[in-house]
Amino acid sequence: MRGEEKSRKQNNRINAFLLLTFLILGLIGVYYCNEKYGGKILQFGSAASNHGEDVDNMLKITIIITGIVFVITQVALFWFAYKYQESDKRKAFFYPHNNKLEVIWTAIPAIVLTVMVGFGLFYWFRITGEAPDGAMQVEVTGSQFKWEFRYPGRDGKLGKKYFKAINEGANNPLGQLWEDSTNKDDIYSVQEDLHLVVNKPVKLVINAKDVIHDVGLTHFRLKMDAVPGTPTTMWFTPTKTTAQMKKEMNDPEFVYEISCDQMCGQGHFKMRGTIVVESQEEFDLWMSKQTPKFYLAFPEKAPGYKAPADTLTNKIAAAVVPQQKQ
Ligand SMILES: [Cu+2]
Repeated sequence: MRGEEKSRKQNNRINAFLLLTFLILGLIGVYYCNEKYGGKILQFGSAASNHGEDVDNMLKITIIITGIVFVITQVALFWFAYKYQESDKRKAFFYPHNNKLEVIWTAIPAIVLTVMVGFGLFYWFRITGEAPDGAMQVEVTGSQFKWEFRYPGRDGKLGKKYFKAINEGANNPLGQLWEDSTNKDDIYSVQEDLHLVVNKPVKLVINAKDVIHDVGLTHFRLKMDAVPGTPTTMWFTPTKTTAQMKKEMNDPEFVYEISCDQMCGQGHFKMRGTIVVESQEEFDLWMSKQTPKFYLAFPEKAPGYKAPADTLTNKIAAAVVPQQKQ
């Protein structure tokens, strides 16, 4: 039993020293990681949508506040453990409770966190709420493993659809109900560029055909789950054209991307779509070149349709095409 107190005191000193070392090495580590990875958090240039700027600011403020609190609390914790280690020169002061202190350190974090969560909720409700008047609408459908886009066409309305009407072979991959006349001018594209107009709000109506996917729009700082059976929506205003971003990022290859942000299966990585943000004129020009899916499903109903003449070439074509389909 002899020497027990001495070794306890020695252990205490070692522990106190180790706590201080841990504090210093820990803070150096935090600084180092920040230097090394800080620039990679948002390496996608500045936000390219109206909401994106708010989201970036919110993130910045959150990191600053939590960063300051982190440093103060960690330094206090480990420094006090070192400074007030056991000593023969002083006696511990018994101080078990103080209501005023309890209230202060409960109320201040509660208020700060409520304000931060409040901002998040405010932005969330705005992003998922009603789009401004005059917003364009695009339907985005995720399936294993691709994105499909549908534009409402000239009438501005997306036609009705029903999952049992889905028939890839009959040119109806989304299950559009052709008896609904608003379907007849709807434009469909798959995996190709999603075309958006700069400074024009767009509302995305998001669907999924099989499992849960997620529309991830990194450059616009937005994402939204694509859930089978339950359409989700979000709206935003792109603020920079693809050409502007190419210049800003100093990257002639730059494209806006739409990624799938849910692990949705083996081909998850393939769900990369691209987005073109362009002027209204460019968009109109692109749109004028598109053929509504209805006319692809029923070519004989397209304006200016001519029944193929009974020539030898057409007979060969008619014989060959169905085979190629398989
Ligand atoms: Cu997916």
